[in-house]
Amino acid sequence: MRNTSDLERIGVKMKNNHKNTFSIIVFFLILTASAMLSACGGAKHESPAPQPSSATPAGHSEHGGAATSNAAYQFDWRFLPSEVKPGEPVRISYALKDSSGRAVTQFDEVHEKLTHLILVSSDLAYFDHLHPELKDGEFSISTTLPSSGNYKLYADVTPTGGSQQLAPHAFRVFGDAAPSPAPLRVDEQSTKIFGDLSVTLKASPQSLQGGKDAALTFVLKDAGTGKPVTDLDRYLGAFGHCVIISEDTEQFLHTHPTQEGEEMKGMEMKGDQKEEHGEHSKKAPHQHAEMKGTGGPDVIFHTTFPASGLYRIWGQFSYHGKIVTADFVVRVQ
Ligand SMILES: [Cu+2]
Repeated sequence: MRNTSDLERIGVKMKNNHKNTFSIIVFFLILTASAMLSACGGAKHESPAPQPSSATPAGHSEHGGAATSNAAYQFDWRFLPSEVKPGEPVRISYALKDSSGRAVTQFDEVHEKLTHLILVSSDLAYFDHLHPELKDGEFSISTTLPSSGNYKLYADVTPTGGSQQLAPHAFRVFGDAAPSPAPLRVDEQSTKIFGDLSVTLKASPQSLQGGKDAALTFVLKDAGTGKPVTDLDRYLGAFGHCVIISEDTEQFLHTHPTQEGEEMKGMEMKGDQKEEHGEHSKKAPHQHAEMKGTGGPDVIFHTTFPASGLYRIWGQFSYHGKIVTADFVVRVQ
C-alpha cells in the first residue's frame, strides 16, 4: 500500500453542520460495460459520470460554482505513457467537464482530500486508495501496476457548488504473462491478520441479503498483544473507511463508520449529504486527540448491498501511525 505516507497530512476537518448521519454510501451501476475492455490506447477517454443513487440535490447549490448538482459531468482520462506496462510508472490523470464542456477547477474537500481514487485489478486482488493532486484543473498521480491485465479506477470528486461525482474507468496493463485472474473465494476465516491488527469481520445479518440493510463490524485487536484496540488514529477524518466492490466490478460502495456518536456531529461528511460551507466552515486539523468516539475495538459500517453475489470488502484503519487495509470476501444472497 502506498498511502501510508499520507498519514502525516491527516487532520480533522470540523464543520459547522448539523448532520447526524455519519455514513455516506455511494453506489453506482456502470452502464457502459464496453468501456471495461477498451485499452487506453493514448486517446483521451470520456466516461459519463453517473450520479450516485443516493445523491440528493444539494441544498446549498445557490452558493454557485462551476456546476449545479443536476449537471451532467464528464471525466476525461489520460495515461502517460498511453500504453501502461507492468512494473513501469504510469501517470494517471483525470479532469472534469461540466455539461457545457467547461473544465471544472474548483472542488470541495471531502474527507480531507479534493479527490479520492480507488484502483483495483479486475479480479479485485489488487487494491489501492490514492489521492491525486489537482493542478490546472486536472488530477494526476503516478503509480506502478504490478502485473498486466485489466484494472479499474473509481474516481470520486465533488465540484464546488455541485454534488459528488463518481466515475469508473477501466484500463489495461499490457505485457506478456498476465497472471490468470484469481477467482474470488468467500473467506472461511472471519479473523485475519493485517499488519499490526488482527481483524474479525462480523456481518449482520449473518446471511447478507441484496437490497437489505447490513452492518459490517470490524473487530480490531492488536496482533501482537491480542488486546482489543481502542486507540485507532483518525484516517482522513474518520476512524475507518470501507470500500466494497462487486465481483464483476460494476458496483462500488464507499462508506464510513456510523457509530461515532455525538462527538462526531461536527464532522464533515459530504457527498450525498452536502451541507453548507463557506464562512461557517473551519479547519481544526489537530483536534483528533480531543475527539472521543470509537477508536476501536468495533468499527461498524452500515451499507446496503445492491444485489446478490460475491463482494470484496476493504476496511482501512490507521493504527499506531500505519494504514492497515483489511480485506474480506463475502457472499450476498
Ligand atoms: Cu481517499
